[in-house]
Amino acid sequence: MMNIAQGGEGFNLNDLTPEQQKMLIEIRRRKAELLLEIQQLKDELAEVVADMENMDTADDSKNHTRTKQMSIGRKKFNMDPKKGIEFLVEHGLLTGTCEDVAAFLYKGEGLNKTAIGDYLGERNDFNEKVLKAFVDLHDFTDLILVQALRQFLWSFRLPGEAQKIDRMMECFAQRYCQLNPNIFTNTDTCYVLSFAIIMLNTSLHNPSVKEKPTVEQFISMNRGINNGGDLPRELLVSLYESIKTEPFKIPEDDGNDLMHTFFNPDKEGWLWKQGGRYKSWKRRWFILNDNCLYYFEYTTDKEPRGIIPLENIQVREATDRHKPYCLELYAMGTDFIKACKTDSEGKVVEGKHTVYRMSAATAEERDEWIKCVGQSISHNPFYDMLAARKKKAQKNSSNHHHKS
Ligand code: 4IP
Repeated sequence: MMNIAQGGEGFNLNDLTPEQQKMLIEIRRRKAELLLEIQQLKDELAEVVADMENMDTADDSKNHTRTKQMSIGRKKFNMDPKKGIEFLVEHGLLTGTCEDVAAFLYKGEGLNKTAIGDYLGERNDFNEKVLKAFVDLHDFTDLILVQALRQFLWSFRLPGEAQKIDRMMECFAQRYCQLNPNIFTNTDTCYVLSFAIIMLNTSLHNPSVKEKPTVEQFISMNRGINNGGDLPRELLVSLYESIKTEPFKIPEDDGNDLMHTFFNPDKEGWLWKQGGRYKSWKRRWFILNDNCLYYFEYTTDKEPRGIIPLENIQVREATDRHKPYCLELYAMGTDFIKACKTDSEGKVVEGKHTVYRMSAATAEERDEWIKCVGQSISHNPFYDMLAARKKKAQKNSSNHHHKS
């Protein structure tokens, strides 16, 4: 059940018929959507206004000093958030309380969302209070989690650092659960589900992800995260449908954002591969997928000739007398790289490679492979944190109420 008694409009929602309550919640959700759209338009407009301000430097009339200083403050903020806030406080344009700063960031006029995210992510008492106040300015009452996330993730840009993302999403989950107390048994559930949604968004809308999860897969991915129990099916279906019909709008995609954080690039293409014991070169079709490298004789083959798990594997550029643009997979501390392959008689055997040397058609392709393999094996600390949360959310603990 949604929390409808928390409307705060000065009438008792329980007086309404269930039908009317449902309708009211629908209207509120629609309102939240429209408000978000308006905010997005406002942000676009603010950019144009900022550009225009930059152009009319000739206008020096005194009436404009405040506006001018405000605009200088914003520019400073965008370059160095801390200095920008200091400037605005010094010039009496901001009181400097955490609430005031939070409101300034929330309004966000002319502010760069990356700068806002950086400021909110700073680890110190004051900034953490600002973050809390900032999150408290969001109203998520009666919104489904996707809508709340859309609003939240539009108001600033999540920084790339795992610790910072963790702190911000924790605040978000607490606020959401505070305003909607009857949906999740604890904030960890809300937190874990929020990331499941963000990842779903990536898988459904990133064209490089070929296998699109179905609603059933999404549901089974989220088994047991509600204190050991499952979340209501209708809830998960509605979240899935919302993401499917409308992807997240994320401010200023600079190619290094949250969506990319959760996206291990897959890659496929032809490479020449050198043999293990016999150093003959074979042209093979390679597929990088899910931290594993597969190679095939033909692109249409159903079974790979070889499989190389990328755990504990490193990748580097290499030079070879016979082939150009080489790269090499090597293992740390072991003689052979763990791998399996089909031998000439069709038997599956262990690989015999101390290194896998491959040759690409161009330098760019070599670099691209090195990059993708590298990203696929690089350890993303966020996964550990998420896994820890998930464990907590799945645990049937006696203390099942969210803090706040
Ligand atoms: C083979 O050479 C091929 O290069 C194999 O590659 C390779 O196996 C063998 O390595 C190598 O001896 P010949 O065909 O000249 O005999 P592929 O299986 O792709 O055909 P890998 O392990 O690279 O797949 P060794 O280590 O089995 O000798």
